[in-house]
Amino acid sequence: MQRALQLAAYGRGSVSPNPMVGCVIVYENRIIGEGWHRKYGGPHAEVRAIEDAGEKENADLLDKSTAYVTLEPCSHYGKTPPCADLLIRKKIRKVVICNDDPNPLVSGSGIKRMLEAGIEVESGMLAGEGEKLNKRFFTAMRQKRPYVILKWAESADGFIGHAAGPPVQISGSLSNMRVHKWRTEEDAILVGFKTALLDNPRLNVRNWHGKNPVRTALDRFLQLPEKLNFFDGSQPTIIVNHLEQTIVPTDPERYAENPAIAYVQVEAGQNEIQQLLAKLHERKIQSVFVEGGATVINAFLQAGLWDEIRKCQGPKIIGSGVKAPLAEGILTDSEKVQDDLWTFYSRSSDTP
Ligand code: AOF
Ligand code: ZN
Repeated sequence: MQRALQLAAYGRGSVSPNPMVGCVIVYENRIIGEGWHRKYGGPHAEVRAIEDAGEKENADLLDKSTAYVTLEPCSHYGKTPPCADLLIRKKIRKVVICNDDPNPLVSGSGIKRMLEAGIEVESGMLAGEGEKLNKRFFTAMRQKRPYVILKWAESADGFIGHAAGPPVQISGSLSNMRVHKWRTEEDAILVGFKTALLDNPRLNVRNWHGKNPVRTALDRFLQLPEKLNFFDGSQPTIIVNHLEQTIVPTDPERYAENPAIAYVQVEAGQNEIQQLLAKLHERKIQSVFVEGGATVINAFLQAGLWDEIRKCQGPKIIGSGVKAPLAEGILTDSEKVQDDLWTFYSRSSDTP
């Protein structure tokens, strides 16, 4: 199962909104086939592992073998046919599962179908590891909202920047690289109005290899100017706002044909963050990396709608400016991990 989890993780950044899944087929303590779900819409892990066993000319051993799968084999026709049926057809002797699939389309019916076909099934092996691996998928399935990671960099004296003027460089180039790697792992990045306006961020992946997330900005009254990098059409972009269709924005040009930009409405009020997450969930966004500024991060903290904090504290003293969000006291020390300039706070005691 450890090997299956390791294989599953190769799907990181390529399979969302599907979970990362790995599968290992074992005959008499020897791996005769292995595979993982490589790409959204592509073959599932079990299909790959069975194919692999076939290629190794071990197909005739399947009825005497055990399949270790990190997620309950599916029982539905989605982009691919049910994996449970494939395992039954191949007469696999035993199936060992790490996590049950919370997807309502599966949710126990994969296991049931295999049991009815006479396959021995065991579930829950290394379940904690699997929960961590697919924390985004499980959060989206169970809580109907994306997994939320709050990230910021603060100075040694607790400021994230000056009150006005260009952004202050707090973290070094190595930290920067890390942040770009993290961007490849999440479905969306989100920033507030002021950050989008004053920092003019590109919010894409430059210092690492991987896919660009959907960039999202809160622009309640559609006041962000068109010249910002945000509107360059280079990657999918969501503008969250309060305006009804009937109100004409100051800059109607922006509504002109740009398939990369989607305008999403939320109502003004207490539960704006909740509404925003619900809208992202509708768009199958399973995780959001909140990159600032302090107002937005504080709003997530106050709403209690977050799963992880990644805080970088640099050696620089700024003296005054925008106070960093306060992470201390939110979680106990046992849920906190220190690594170089970074502190990770996690409700699932996980470290990136
Ligand atoms: C498996 N093995 O490797 C994966 C599973 O649209 P589809 O057909 O790709 O189905 C996606 C759903 O199937 C996904 O939401 C999850 O419930 C399950 N993923 N199941 O047996 C796999 N990736
Ligand atoms: Zn499947």
